Amino acid sequence: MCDTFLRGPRGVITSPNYPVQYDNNAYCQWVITALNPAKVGQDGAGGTLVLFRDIWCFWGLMIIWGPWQVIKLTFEEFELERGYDTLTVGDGGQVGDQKSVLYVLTGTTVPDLIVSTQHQMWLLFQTDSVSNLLGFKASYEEIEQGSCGDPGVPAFGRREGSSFGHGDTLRFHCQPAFELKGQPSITCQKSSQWSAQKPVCVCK
Ligand SMILES: [Ca+2]
Repeated sequence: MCDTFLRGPRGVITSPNYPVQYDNNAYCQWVITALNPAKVGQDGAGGTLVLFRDIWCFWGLMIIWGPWQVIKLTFEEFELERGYDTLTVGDGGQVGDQKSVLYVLTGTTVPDLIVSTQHQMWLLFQTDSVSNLLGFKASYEEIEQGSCGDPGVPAFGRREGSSFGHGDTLRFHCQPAFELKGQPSITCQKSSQWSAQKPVCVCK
């Protein structure tokens, strides 16, 4: 249960015992690897091998160098003892490697989605010896590199823009009886993270 290797294209990860409280002194690791092997190379970079027929009707092989698949992680529930129980999320397949850490998550705010830059993502869940909460539930999905993934639309709001690639901007608006809390526009950064969380629409 605690040391798990997962493959794409999508799936769900939960803390142990979920939806019951996690254990003390937990140490759990997950590595998620993109499924689409044609697009995955040695370093995460790679090409797709395509069989084609040329104008003389000969068969040929062609490599299309294009975006590779990366992992997008979306949290649905998140409740960890602040500061003492943590979920560390990293880029690549080396669990615990300090250089590849993307986020160290703790507390009870549901984190925004996280996108890896490589074809693998690792997660490490560590808890101390006292006090345990509900834990977390997250879903993962393989998406094309160069994108930030779909952040969704706020409840009681709408979105302008439907491209999630690097440099793309989304604008949000709320229905008349609601006001926008947070950033009205977010941009997909080169790191494959949105510049801010998507805003929420709250009653005026
Ligand atoms: Ca604890």
